[in-house]
Amino acid sequence: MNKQCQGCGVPLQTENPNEIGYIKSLDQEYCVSCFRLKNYGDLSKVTQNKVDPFEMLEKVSQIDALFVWVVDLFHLEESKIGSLHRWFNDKEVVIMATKRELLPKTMSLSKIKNALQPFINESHLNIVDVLITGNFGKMNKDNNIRRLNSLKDEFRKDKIVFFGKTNVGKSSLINALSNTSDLSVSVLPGTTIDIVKVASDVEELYDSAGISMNETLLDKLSNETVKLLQQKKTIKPINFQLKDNQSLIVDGYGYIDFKHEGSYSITCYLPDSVKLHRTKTENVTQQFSRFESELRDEKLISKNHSISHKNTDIVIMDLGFITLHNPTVKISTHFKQSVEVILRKALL
Ligand SMILES: Nc1nc2c(ncn2[C@@H]2O[C@H](COP(=O)(O)OP(=O)(O)OP(=O)(O)O)[C@@H](O)[C@H]2O)c(=O)[nH]1
Ligand SMILES: [Mg+2]
Repeated sequence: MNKQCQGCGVPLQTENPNEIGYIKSLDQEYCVSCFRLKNYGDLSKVTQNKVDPFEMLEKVSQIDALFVWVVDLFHLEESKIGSLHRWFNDKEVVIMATKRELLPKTMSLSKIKNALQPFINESHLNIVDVLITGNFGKMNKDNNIRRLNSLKDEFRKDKIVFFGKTNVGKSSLINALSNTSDLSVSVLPGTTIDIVKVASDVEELYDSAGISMNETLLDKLSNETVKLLQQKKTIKPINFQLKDNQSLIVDGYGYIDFKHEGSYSITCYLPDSVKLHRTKTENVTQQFSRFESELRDEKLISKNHSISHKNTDIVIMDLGFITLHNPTVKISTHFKQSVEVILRKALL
C-alpha cells in the first residue's frame, strides 16, 4: 500500500507536483496541501474530496470496528445520510453530536436527545449510545473517551472508526480525543479524502472522508465566504417582532414573506456574518436587489409552505435556521437556486 498523508489520507506521490498527494521526498508525512494548511492556514490548496460517497461508506463499513456516526448539532438536517442501514445494518453505531457550544447553553440535554431521535428512528441502525461534544471535541472529552472505550470493550472491537457528512467536525473531534493535531481540519468541506489511522498510543482511531451526496451551497461560495459562515462561538439568537405582512431578507441568499394579520415573532439562529433586514413585503424585491451576493447570477426559487407545528424552524441549509413562533402565519420563501430551505419542528 502507498504511504498515506497523515493529515488527509491521500496516497503520497513524488512524481507530479500538480496532482494531489505530492511530496518532494518520501520521508515527509504530509502532502503539500496539508503542509500549507497546517503551517500557513492556506486554504487555496485544500484538495476538497471528490470521493464517491458510496465507495467511502462501503470501505468504512468493511472495517471490524465500533462505528461513530458524527453529526453537527447546529446543522442537523445537513448531517443526515439516507440508507445507512445498507452498510451498517448489523454493526454497532454510536451517534456523536458535535458543535454543542453553538446552540444556547439553556438547551437541555433531553432537548438535544429529542432532536437526535429522528436520526435513531429513520436510520434503522443499532444505535448503542448518543454522545454529545463541542468546542472542537474538548467538551465532555474525558467522559466521551471513557464511554467509547467501554463500548469498544463490550462489543470486542480494537478499532473505532468515525464517519459522517463533510464538515461536521470529525477530524477536529479525533484530534481532541487523541491529544494530537495530526489530522487536517479546514472550513472547506472535503478536507479529509480517505480513511486515516491516527497515531495514538492509547486507541486505534480512524478518520474518514466526509460523505457528500450532492453539491451544496458551500461548494458554490468563495473560500472567504465559507470561512465567514463557520461560526466559532455560541450563536446569538436575534428576535424580531413582526406585524401584518412583513418580509425578512437573509443577506444576498434570499428572503421570507410572512403573511398574517396582527403581530407574531421569529427568532433567527444564523452566523454573525449573515446580514438580516426586515421590511414590508411590498418593498422586499426592491430592497433585496441592494444586497450583494456571490450567487447574483442564480435565479430565485419561490415556494409556499404549510406550517404544521406550534413552533417551526425554517432551516436554510448550510446557513442556520429561523424559528417562527406562530402556526397561523403563512410563509413563502424566495431563495437562490443553490440555497435549500426546509421546515421542521422547532429544535429549541
Ligand atoms: N464551532 C465549532 N466548530 C467546529 C467544531 N468542530 C469542528 N468545527 C469546525 O468545522 C469545520 C470542519 O471541521 P473538520 O474537523 O475539518 O470537519 P470534518 O468532518 O473532518 O470535515 P471533512 O474532512 O471535510 O469531512 C472547521 O471549520 C472546524 O473549525 C466545534 O466543535 N465547534
Ligand atoms: Mg476531516
